[in-house]
Amino acid sequence: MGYRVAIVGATGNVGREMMQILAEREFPCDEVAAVASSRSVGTEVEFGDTGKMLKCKNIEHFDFTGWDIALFAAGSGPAKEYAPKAAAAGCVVIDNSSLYRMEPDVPLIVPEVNPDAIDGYTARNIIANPNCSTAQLVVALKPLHDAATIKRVVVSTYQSVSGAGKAGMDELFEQSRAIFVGDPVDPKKFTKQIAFNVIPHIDVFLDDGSTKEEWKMVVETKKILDPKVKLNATCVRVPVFVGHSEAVNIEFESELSAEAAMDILREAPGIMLVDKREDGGYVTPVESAGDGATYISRVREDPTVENGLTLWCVSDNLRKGAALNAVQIAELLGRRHLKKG
Ligand code: 11C
Repeated sequence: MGYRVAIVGATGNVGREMMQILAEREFPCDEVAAVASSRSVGTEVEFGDTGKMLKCKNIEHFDFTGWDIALFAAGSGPAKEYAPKAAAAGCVVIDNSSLYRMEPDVPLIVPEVNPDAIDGYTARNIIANPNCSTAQLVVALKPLHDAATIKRVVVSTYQSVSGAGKAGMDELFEQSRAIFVGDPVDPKKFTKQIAFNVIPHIDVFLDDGSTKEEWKMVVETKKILDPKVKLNATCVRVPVFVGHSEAVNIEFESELSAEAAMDILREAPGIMLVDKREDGGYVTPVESAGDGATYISRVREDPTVENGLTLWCVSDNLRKGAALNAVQIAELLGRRHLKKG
């Protein structure tokens, strides 16, 4: 006996990836519903590569009663309107939007980092999935924090356009084509030209000059990993379709050599260490796309501070950064709380 699982936002980048991953990981589903806005009603989406086509149902009329788990990938608006309704109907919501992440009675979970926090889900029947740039970062930081206690992190991100949805991917494609054929470039989704360029701006600006994407990395890392960790982020959009990269500088309480850090990372859950210290002996976002691992490369000591390390971290933002992490939360929920069979 398996679960009845609804995917809300089934036609989007993350919703499609959720169905792919549920099928790939053979998540025990008795029934899967593809749910979307009224615009997408009747649109068919494939459940993984199984050939099984699901017709999208209208979120406005969907009754969550009797459904065990709803994976929401529809943004904050639908999460605000429909997640509480699903939760009240007894369906556990795993929401990928930023709406509930910082609510104290909503667990924000990365299963490799803070699995025990999931026990608090009963307060609201809602579990939050972190921002993509946070998820891969905390997977990388956790084993190092356990070994030498992190004091401060300075991270610069190189975030792919798929983080901005299909419209972001289309804009990179269209602008690249326009530049090749000599057509004018017309930014719509991004504030400036993204093709052959980088943009130091993701999400809205805050009063202190940082952006909300940078703020999310700070507060989500504290909630998931440790409130004592100080973090400074600069988030940058780059012309890459899938895969976020991060250059991470870490200061520890106690000494941790690069060699010892690599030994720890080699054994850590969710991490693939690829660090050959030679041409091409590191991972780039293109190589991470379609995969679930958080790749770590370029681990080295930072001699400018006491107990400092610098590393490079890459992961598929649609997978570990969103859909895979959500499915891993569903698996954890199943193991600990919603036991079947
Ligand atoms: C981006 N990280 O790359 C964002 C996308 O809070 O879930 C995900 C935003 C979020 O644009």
